[in-house]
Amino acid sequence: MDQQFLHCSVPISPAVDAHIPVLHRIDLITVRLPFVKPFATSVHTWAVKEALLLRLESDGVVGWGECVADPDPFYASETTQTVCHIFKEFLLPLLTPGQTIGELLKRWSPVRGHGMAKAMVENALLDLIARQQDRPLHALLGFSERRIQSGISLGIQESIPALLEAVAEATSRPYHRVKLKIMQGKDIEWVGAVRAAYPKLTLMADANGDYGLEHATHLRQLDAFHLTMIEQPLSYSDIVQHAALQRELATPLCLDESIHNLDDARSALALKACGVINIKQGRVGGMIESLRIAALCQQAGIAVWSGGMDETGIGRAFNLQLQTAPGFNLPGDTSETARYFDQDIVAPSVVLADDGFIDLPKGPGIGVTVLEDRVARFTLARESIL
Ligand code: OSB
Ligand code: MG
Repeated sequence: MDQQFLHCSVPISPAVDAHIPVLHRIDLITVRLPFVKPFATSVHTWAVKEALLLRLESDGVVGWGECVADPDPFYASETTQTVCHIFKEFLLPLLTPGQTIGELLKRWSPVRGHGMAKAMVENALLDLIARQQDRPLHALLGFSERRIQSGISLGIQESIPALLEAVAEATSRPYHRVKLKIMQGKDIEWVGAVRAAYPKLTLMADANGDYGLEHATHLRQLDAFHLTMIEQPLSYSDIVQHAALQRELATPLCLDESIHNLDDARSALALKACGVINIKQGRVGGMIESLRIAALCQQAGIAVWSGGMDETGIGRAFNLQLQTAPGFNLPGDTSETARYFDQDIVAPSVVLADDGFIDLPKGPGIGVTVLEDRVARFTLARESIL
């Protein structure tokens, strides 16, 4: 075991010193947006994006947060309902105007887990504060503007020809890398067919935990395809078996579901369980915890990238801002808006430049304008808390 990652300290974002303003309105809004195409993984197929939005208003300035929890517990244990409960009963009562973000996060520490609920609130506060200061969120977090690398995650397809068609469509846009979802029975031959058709494509696979350590020999066949990484091959709650699998494979492993916070990242590094970490700000409890994990990984020489949860334009904008931080050196799952939705709830949409990069939206806060008429059109439920 490599003990140094258990002890090294990580820098903390200057955003923890930002003060929380008086809130004049608080709304929890559930939206449902149809996907252009259903998104299938080894654990579930999602046909629509159902998301919980948090709208905070202070002196006429509005900040937005998007929760990455689904209505179901199939990717993670939190659901939109558990998030509403934890938010109303435990997180909101600990929030006081005048507190700094850092003080709030400390007051929340007795609330164990529930990172998706915490991230939603932290998101909305950071966006609100940055908008009040009329500066972009990345500046509040302490980072300069930079162009962001792009990547696309292709769901499980019906057949190998359908997969090849999906890859052809994806590569008609200048994405920096393509990720294929895999599962038992749709893996070696499927990835092999894509690799044969695209010998030079930057390619990786994501199993969403569909395998066990008994599949090590089977998974080793993926080494032949020179994938940049294999994401979360084993259980969502495992780290140590990934370390054992990593010793059997040449391809770097990447952890997604297993990493909930900085402690998990330390464990993964100390145990050499992976070569890469997928940081989803919504999954690890927010932007600030994401930056701590990125800083730890940078010290360890472990690459990180920003994952996605098929977010609306609000969550996607946070993912873009996050990737201005050092350490995010690999293309993530930030794709063009048009591959998810015909109509999104923000403007501008995410579009790739000719070189595949994404330019940060220019406005204050997360940079995008939330189109409240679109939000209203897609609203399933709205609760005014204040
Ligand atoms: O495992 O990374 C994942 C989407 C929903 C749930 C889990 C995952 C994903 C993706 C898509 O891979 C990422 C995106 O395009 O936002
Ligand atoms: Mg994943």
